[in-house]
Amino acid sequence: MPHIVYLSLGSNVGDREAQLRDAENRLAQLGRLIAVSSFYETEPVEFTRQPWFLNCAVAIETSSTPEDLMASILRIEEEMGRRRLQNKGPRSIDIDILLFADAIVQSSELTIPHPAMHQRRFVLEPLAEIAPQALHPMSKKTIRELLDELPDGQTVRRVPRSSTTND
Ligand code: PH2
Ligand code: MG
Ligand code: MG
Repeated sequence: MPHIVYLSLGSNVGDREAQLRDAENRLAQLGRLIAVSSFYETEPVEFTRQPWFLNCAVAIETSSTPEDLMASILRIEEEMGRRRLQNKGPRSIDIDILLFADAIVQSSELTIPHPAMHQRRFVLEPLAEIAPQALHPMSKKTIRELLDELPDGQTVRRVPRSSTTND
């Protein structure tokens, strides 16, 4: 049975837009790409002494389990040359699972929903563009509600996608 999965993509090293598009194309091989948000130019949060990010949100429909999807995502990050030098630091590509249908997963390897998603404007703003009514399975709030509850701060600017195709 296929599930709808929402992902957050981010890049702040190298050609950020090219890397987000590359990641989207690779994710499309794992299932069916249902939706992509605009790109968002976002102020770094948590570890703030690093370049601004380009972030977006993606929806795919997949028959994978959460664990298999996570393994595929780690492989994509590796194939795209990601180097894990510093926790929350600069990266060519970061792909995070936000929501996996209405699943709640808590293991040493994987936490779904993403534990920080409700605090991050760089996640909620793009996600609200493609799935404002999606429900967070723990708080039972919609993405729109979570976004509306966020305090000010964390600058996020929408960058419309150019009309060039995604390949
Ligand atoms: N990712 C982080 C830490 N901080 N800030 C922004 N704006 N965008 C990110 O993708 C991001 C971040 C850890 O994954
Ligand atoms: Mg992340
Ligand atoms: Mg990650």
